[in-house]
Amino acid sequence: MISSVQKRKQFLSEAKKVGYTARGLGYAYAALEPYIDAETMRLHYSQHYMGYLDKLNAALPRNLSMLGRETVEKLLYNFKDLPNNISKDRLEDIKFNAGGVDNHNVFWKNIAPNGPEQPDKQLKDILKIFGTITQLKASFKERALAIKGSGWCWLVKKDDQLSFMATSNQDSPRLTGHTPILGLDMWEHAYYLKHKNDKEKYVDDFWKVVNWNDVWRRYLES
Ligand code: MN3
Repeated sequence: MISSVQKRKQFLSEAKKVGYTARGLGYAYAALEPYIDAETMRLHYSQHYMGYLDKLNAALPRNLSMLGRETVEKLLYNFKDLPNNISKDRLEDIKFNAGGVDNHNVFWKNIAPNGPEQPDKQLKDILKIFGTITQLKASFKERALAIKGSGWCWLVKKDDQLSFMATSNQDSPRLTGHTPILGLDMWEHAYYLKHKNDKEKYVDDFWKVVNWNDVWRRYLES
């Protein structure tokens, strides 16, 4: 039997020339308690996220040039530039797993322990297009709860315009040129252990751990 650690090592050595590496959470699995529980974070990061990363690296053709794809963000923005000799199935694998990696990269940083409870004044002023912060949260929740099956709810930016967006499965907003500013994972694996079928409570708890500093940084950098 080959252990998952060995398997991972094998993947990583095979992916030496082409491939992406994991980004850290930056906080402990238990740091978001009681809103997001440690066991969910542990499974979500070490199994689901690492799984997307391993599968992404495995799906990349060995001879793929990394030029223009140095980061998973760039790979997604430039997705249509992938060589046209890659099979449709493999392209689907790359798209799904690259989205899986990048969506979580955003999510891990969008939430944090001890983040500011409210956006600071500058960001608050910008977000006024959605009404008050309470109204923004309500609209975001409505959008998130309307997702059928697995997907993500987003606040995105494109051409200097902010909007809400929902994507299915692991589709990344970057595929359509949108930059994710704030994202919420609406896959069952993100909440089911703790919140069971109470998605509404999960969304409410998400707002308790949103890191507005990261939202602001992504807004400025996009
Ligand atoms: Mn997830």
